[in-house]
Amino acid sequence: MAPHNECNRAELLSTSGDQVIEGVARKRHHSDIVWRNVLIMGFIHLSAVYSFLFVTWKCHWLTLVWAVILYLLNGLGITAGAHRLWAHRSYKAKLPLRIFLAACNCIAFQNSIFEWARDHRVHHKYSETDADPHNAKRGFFFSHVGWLLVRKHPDVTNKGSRLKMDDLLADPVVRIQKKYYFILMPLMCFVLPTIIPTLWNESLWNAYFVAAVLRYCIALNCTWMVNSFAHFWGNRPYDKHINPAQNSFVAGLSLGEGWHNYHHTFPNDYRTGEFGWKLNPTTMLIDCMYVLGQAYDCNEIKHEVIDARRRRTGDRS
Ligand code: ST9
Ligand code: ZN
Ligand code: ZN
Repeated sequence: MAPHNECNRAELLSTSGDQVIEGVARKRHHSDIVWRNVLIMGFIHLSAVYSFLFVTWKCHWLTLVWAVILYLLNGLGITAGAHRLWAHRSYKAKLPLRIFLAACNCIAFQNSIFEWARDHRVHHKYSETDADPHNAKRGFFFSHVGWLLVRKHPDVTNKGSRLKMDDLLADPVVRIQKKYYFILMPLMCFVLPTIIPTLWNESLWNAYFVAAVLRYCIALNCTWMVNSFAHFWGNRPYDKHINPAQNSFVAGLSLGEGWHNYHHTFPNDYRTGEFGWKLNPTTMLIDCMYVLGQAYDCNEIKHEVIDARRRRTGDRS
């Protein structure tokens, strides 16, 4: 993977004064580390290591079960909610399901649905260019977490502001979640996960470290792996010309989002993969919601279309 060296290129190619200034501005931009985020992410990760080593083995078994349930809800708020429903509009959902997914999305604390979906739409449209928020061409670390520790490349905001986002703002659930995010998110991600285990006489300390911090940290890393691992490693049976790859390890951890070569080739397919329920509990949930009448208009790419594409641009794996 070629290292990102946009700033040097900008300086070398500069012929006018404006371009020189732009080149210098870019250089300054790229060293613009947001130390607050470095400290917060460092603290979360160190706390997670402490939780894993010193708290998980002594907490109540129900607290561990609670943490797993929260992991699933946290994950579905991203996969079935922010990703497949709101960012891609790959299926439609009735109000009760949208409210449920927005609440789960608060448990995930990965920015509001609106912000998440906007970044994700830019990621697909300008994949692996400077306008991609987690451009994998800038390296594994940048695509995994580094992008959250520095200021965004100007192309991300410039190109992102040209995307149509009115469909999201037309949804009252998205608007309300965005407006009250900094009340709802801490409540759902940290406060309730910590308080509920006191029902089985768990200490607040144990509950906080296991159900809030450790669960949050693992869920973050499993999400980020889609941007890092699944943009670096795996087969490319649908389009060998792009970096996103099929990665079953990531699919297993991310509730079905590791079939990334398929997903970047057919982003509007609600299944984000070709193998049905295999390593894809998100598709399982959407299918169950369909039976209950909560999900509808689920987009599926026809088998013949997938096959033709595989023959035309796949890597034959
Ligand atoms: C997190 C997100 O972790 C993870 C997303 C992962 C995506 C994965 C994709 C794969 C899909 C599958 C999912 C699998 C899930 C598996 C689950 C398993 C459990 N377009 O942001 P600012 C505007 S978050 C247009 O401050 P800076 C913005 O509106 C973790 N405009 O930029 C604002 O305008 P205004 C927790 C945009 O200063 C202005 O630009 N959260 C766009 O460069 C400045 O925005 C954090 O850690 C856009 N795309 O700062 C917070 N973007 O002023 C991290 C922005 O008018 N974020 N704008 O309002 C930050 O602190 C900052 O954003 C920053 C950049 C430091 C990164
Ligand atoms: Zn991707
Ligand atoms: Zn996507």
